Amino acid sequence: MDIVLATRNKKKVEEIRRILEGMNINILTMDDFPTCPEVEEDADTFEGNAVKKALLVAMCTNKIAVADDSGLEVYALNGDPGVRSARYAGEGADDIANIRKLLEEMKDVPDENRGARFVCCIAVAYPDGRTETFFGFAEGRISREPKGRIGFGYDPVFYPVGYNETFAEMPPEEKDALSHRGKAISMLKEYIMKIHYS
Ligand code: ITT
Repeated sequence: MDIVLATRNKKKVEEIRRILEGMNINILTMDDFPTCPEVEEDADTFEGNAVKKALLVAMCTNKIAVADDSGLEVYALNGDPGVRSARYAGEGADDIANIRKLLEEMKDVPDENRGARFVCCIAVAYPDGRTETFFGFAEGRISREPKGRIGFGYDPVFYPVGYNETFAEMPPEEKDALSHRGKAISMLKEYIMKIHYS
């Protein structure tokens, strides 16, 4: 079966491909559909944005589409950057600028209050308009300075619970086993096996 990944984030594509490896799925990306329009992510929930992205791409390609809307929720910042994680330091901001802003906002937050979680909502959409969603979470804490160079986004400042290495210091497969995306995609895998291969 064909599935289109409804994301323009190459690092997400890399992770999702790795986690889905071994399944009998032909993975297509937005590079295969250059005329599909970009989606404005204006919903105020991860689910709202994920469903919107998946539906638009399913309609535009006439194929099953899978979207990922994800982000970092910091408890001391009342859940920020949340759905705005990709553009926390402004529209078009890069990972370095977003991390710099986060560490600046948290400079007076003591170690015991630096808890945070990554959230991932995966939405599947069919060309007829049906949708399904799956959530994954990863609990952890925010470091005082970036550590490691693997991964993307806020990985260099996120210590998953029970680890003294950030996501950006771990081998990719270790991150996948602990991560919000790893958990949500595992649920997607089970769903695909049940609905499409049984
Ligand atoms: P698409 O909408 O095209 O999928 P995007 O990067 O704009 O790409 P989101 O709106 O879902 O995607 O924003 C997700 C942001 O949350 C991402 O850019 C990172 O800053 C952060 N993020 C999500 N998952 C992450 C992870 O596994 N590690 C580090 N940061 C992550």
